[in-house]
Amino acid sequence: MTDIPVTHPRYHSLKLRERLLVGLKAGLASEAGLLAHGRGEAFDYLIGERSHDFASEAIAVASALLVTAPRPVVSVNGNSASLAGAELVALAGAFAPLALEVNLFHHSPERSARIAESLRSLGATRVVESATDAAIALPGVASARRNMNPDGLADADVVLVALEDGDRCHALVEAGRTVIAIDLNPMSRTAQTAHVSITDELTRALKLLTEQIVRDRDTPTVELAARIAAYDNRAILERGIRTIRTGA
Ligand code: PTJ
Repeated sequence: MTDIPVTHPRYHSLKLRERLLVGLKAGLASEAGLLAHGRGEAFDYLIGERSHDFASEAIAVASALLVTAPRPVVSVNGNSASLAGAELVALAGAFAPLALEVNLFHHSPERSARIAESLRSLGATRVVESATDAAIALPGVASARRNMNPDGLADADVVLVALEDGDRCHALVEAGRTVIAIDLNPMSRTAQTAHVSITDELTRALKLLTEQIVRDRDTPTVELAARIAAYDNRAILERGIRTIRTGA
């Protein structure tokens, strides 16, 4: 591993690259995941590599949706497991009903099992894999991402997806799920299709979301419902796009 000085101006960004490379070597991330990460880095650079209020407002609504959902599921791919394994496990630990489901585009049974094992080794207790013999297919998705575990995504009401292209997000919405997306590109199909789009870097967003969930566990349900009802995802996306275009 490269010794990155903490004083380097882009320390956090370089550390994330390192995490992804470690994940690739450990067989968690796919090679294509490196390209997906580069795209994310470019958008993060454009928003100043920091969390904005358009992200924290979306996170507040995401939290309200997750803590009021009977069956919330976080979908985990190779990039998210590599970049944010500990953050995902902390999120799941903050709210007991939250399950983690390994769902891969470049699917292999071995990689899926390795990701599930890595999440468990970090302390996750509710981990399932999409591609089991009993998997249920999500209509409208041709790739391996169509697989849903009967006890996870197939039964979920609120789903958090991160770092993926938009076909599955659209299909999940069509199938009646409420979808929260974490995606640095507010113009991506995923961000444009989700009910709540968090335009922020994954590890920063998960940390803020976990803190918000801890606060919201004790927030009255009527207050959470009012927060959800007042939310306008189009306006949030527009603010993210404007920030990228104007460099504000
Ligand atoms: O592990 P697998 O097989 O499921 O592989 C999944 C990948 C990541 C390869 C696949 O989903 C993919 O190719 O994704 P895309 O289509 O490149 O989309 C990734 C999206 O996530 C882009 O809009 C990026 O801007 C965004 N993104 C990348 N890194 C981050 C990010 N968003 C938030 N935080 C990041 N760290």
